[in-house]
Amino acid sequence: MRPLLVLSVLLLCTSGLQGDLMAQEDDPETVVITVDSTNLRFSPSSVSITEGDTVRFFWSGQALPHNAVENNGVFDSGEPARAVDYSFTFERGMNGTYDFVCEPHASAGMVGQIVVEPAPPLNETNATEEAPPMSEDTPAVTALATASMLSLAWVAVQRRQGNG
Ligand SMILES: [Cu+2]
Repeated sequence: MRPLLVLSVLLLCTSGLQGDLMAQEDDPETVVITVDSTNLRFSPSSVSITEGDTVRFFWSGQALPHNAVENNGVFDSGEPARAVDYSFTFERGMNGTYDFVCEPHASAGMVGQIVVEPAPPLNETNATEEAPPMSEDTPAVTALATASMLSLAWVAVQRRQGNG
């Protein structure tokens, strides 16, 4: 029974490692920016996100038509409209500060700012650095699995011999 015990302990360790790896994954998020009840303000008007995240400009049934245009043309929701559903994803390397305006209402103060933080560089590095130990474990698991299979077979043989 010992090989089986060792195998279960090893499997537990392996699943623990997988849990750590999954915890390190950085899930991309979507932040929604809409228009508040004054009809002349973005809500929220300033957001802080991380590279890989998406900003979604979303409103409908507005009294006034709006759009969202980045000052340097990085993103542009198009013509002002009472209903807009426009998403823009800030890819890796796009960290920085992005100011945008609603063109018809910029002078009324309908402006906003998106701060994009760099994605943690450790994520990719860790993933590649921790991947080899996982694959190095695989032969050990296979060997132990084989050993426990053999011991099970041996037990089966012993039982058969006992019956006969
Ligand atoms: Cu507007």
